[in-house]
Amino acid sequence: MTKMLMTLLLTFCFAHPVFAHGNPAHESLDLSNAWARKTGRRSVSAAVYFDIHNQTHAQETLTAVSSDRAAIAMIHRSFEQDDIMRMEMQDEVPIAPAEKLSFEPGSYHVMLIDLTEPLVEGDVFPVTLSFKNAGDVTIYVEVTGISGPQN
Ligand SMILES: [Cu+2]
Repeated sequence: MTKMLMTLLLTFCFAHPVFAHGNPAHESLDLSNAWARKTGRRSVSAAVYFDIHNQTHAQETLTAVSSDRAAIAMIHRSFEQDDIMRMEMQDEVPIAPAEKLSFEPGSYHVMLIDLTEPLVEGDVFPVTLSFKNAGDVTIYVEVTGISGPQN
């Protein structure tokens, strides 16, 4: 009987949902505003942006990314050095409890390399983010025009 209850509790823990647009009162990882610029016909790469809000009381860590729209997906961070914008691969990105972190132009982004096909404005495609605590979370990325999201 006790063992059965344990199993039920464990099942509940692992099945605990991560809401893409979570209720603020609910302890979760909130992922929102996922977008990417449309690409030219011959473009081989694209950057994906989104916001992460860690609504849990624990440190969270983004450890990996993947997408079936590209042969390679990796976490990048852009930074300026000697007046030149550079990009650097990140093994992981920590998100402190209650922290809001934006993946945005000039900073963190998911780099898609060797796109299977160009990104067309209006397209929506999934990208999977792997977190240490929350596990794999799929976000749906909206392809915008060249100037990005219009607020
Ligand atoms: Cu990049």
